[in-house]
Amino acid sequence: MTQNHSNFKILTNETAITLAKKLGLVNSDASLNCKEIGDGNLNYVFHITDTATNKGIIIKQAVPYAKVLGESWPLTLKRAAIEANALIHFKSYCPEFVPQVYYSDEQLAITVMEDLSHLKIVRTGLIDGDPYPLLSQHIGEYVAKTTFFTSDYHLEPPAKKEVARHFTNPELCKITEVFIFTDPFFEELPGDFEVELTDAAKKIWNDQEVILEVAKLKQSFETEQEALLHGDLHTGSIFASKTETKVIDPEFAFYGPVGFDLGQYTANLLFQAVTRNAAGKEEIFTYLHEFWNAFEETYTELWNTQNKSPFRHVNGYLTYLLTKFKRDAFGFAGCELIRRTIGLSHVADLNVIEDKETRVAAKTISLEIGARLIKKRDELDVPAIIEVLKQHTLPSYTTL
Ligand code: SR1
Ligand code: MG
Repeated sequence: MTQNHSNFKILTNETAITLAKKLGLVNSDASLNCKEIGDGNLNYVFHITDTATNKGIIIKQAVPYAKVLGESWPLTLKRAAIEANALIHFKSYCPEFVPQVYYSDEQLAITVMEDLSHLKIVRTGLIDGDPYPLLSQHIGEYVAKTTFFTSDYHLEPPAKKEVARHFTNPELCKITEVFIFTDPFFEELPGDFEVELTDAAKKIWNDQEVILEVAKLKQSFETEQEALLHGDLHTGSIFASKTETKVIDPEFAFYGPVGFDLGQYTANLLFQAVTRNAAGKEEIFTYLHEFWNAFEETYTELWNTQNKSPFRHVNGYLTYLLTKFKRDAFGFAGCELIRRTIGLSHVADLNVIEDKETRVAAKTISLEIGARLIKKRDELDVPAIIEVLKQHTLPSYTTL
């Protein structure tokens, strides 16, 4: 898709402050501080604070290429508008878990939003061993509400298709299709891994059952329009504290299979389970149970109270759906485990392990569990996955 970027200009700390003043979002007489804090792969993030009150705002700006891949991978600026619209949609369904958008500008590709700097990115918090007693309950509710309220069970099908039209997101979906569902599964395609992982990677590439099942999962990602998804719901897309949870960064939002969001969150908890000692693992197992219970309970309640489908009372229909979501989720989680290990976009959970032998062991376990999730997704449930995790312990390392 070609886009006219003639009005686009990358912000600087100074122009970000000027914009915040112009929008009346900060006191124009205040002494303001601005810092670019974006550590993500795709955007710049300016944090503006009033030095007297410490109150702040965030200005996020997309650039016309993937920051992490350089200018050689051009990327639509439209993703900023998709992100702002997705935040507004999701906030209307679960206000407590989504930041407030104050302003957005499609031409400048900016979204101005609530400052969440009193919270910590969950991936970092989990690596640091911070406890999150409510996180999984919150994320389970968040996924249930956002996926139920944007589905055909709540929206009239023509209305749903109209919403889906606004969230057609081919370029960001392509990143997922290439990075998660294609490159990691073929030896000749781009990858990134320690040479010591070569044998484990070859095992994936030569496993025709894995490759066939990934083809099916990719097809599901590309063709099933079940609900409006976040599209990138890993632990780096969540800010939280012990009591508060906010889901950020839905620039990958699109209409897709519900299991994709469920699977991303599940997989990113599993990275923690792989690296932790027995007690630390138990904490993650609790988060897994809490997440799936919260999702199923909330979805069931919405089904029983808010469902507009004439089929809502048909015996077995809800069970059929919940089983499908879970099966899909485990398969997608398997793909995420593999791509973060031998694909181009790694996770700190594994990469912070300094000792190479231990790091390679953790990545080998991630690959094995990923392959098992993909192949056995029909038979697995959360307790069975936990059993597999318990059988795979690292010899000498623990983050906790
Ligand atoms: C080029 S972007 C690489 C990854 O970062 C994002 O957060 C998505 O997970 C994407 O796959
Ligand atoms: Mg992101």
